[in-house]
Amino acid sequence: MDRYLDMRVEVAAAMATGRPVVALESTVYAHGLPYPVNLEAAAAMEAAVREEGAVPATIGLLRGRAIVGLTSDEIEELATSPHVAKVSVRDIAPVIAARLPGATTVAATAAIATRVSIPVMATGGIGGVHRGGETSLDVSADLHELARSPIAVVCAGAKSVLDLPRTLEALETLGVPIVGFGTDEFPAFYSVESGIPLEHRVDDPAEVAVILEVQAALNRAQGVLVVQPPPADEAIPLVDVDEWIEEAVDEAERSGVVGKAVTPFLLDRVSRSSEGRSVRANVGLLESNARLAARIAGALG
Ligand code: PSU
Ligand code: MN
Repeated sequence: MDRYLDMRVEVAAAMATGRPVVALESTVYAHGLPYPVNLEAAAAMEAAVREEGAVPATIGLLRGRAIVGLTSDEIEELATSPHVAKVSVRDIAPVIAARLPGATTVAATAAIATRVSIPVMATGGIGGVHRGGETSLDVSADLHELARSPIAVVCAGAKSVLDLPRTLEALETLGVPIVGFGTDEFPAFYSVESGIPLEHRVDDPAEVAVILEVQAALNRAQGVLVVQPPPADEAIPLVDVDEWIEEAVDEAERSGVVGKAVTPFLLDRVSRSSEGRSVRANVGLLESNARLAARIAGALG
């Protein structure tokens, strides 16, 4: 398709014939989940998308190109190689130019998916304003990219290792609509509850499709954040998670972890403290988000 952009045949054919396509990120596999759960999550997300009649388009960087529709071997390569870059938007061009392997974050995935006109993507939880972000200025590029990529991002809210109220303030300032799917409350990633009410709720994928149509008709630059709670049987009460997160955040500070290493560090610490419960919740919510993304893609027609 392009010297630096490779849309794979199955995805291109689906796009050409109007079949629904769902973009999936790869950082969650390379940097967010341990092996071999990362591969299980990847397989579960792709299977969920297919079960709903859509085509998965997992995005990542390999051999000097942005690939839209990684094969399972390529996903495995990104999920298991030790030196895979965590690629946010600012890293896309340098990593492609250096022909290095790179796993794309929500921001980078949204940017590439938008470039090839894929209207829906799924992830676990987006990045946001970190706790202490008002002084560190650690605010995920996911938020800014959502403000300029007209795509629906289906997630379980923002990762609860973050400062959720400030994350929502930032999204408001950036003009990004947030829609609860089957919920009136912003979910807190591993937890159903955050205590933060939402203003907009839908209960049918067709309603999300209409919201995307309105955004497009009015030429809005922003995407739409579609949030749904994690599956009830795997969700963890926020009071439990909060304790682990506070320990993890303290440890990150003491160990001098900064920049893009912060999120993977916190997720890893929470996984240990929870004895794997957080990882199970993470995989469960990834799969259910992929499924909902496929249903929304289908409703877009
Ligand atoms: N969702 C998950 N696990 C993850 C991520 C999302 O369930 O690891 C990744 C996404 O790729 C997201 C990134 O874009 O974490 C945010 O990183 P940062 O805070 O450094 O922007
Ligand atoms: Mn950051």
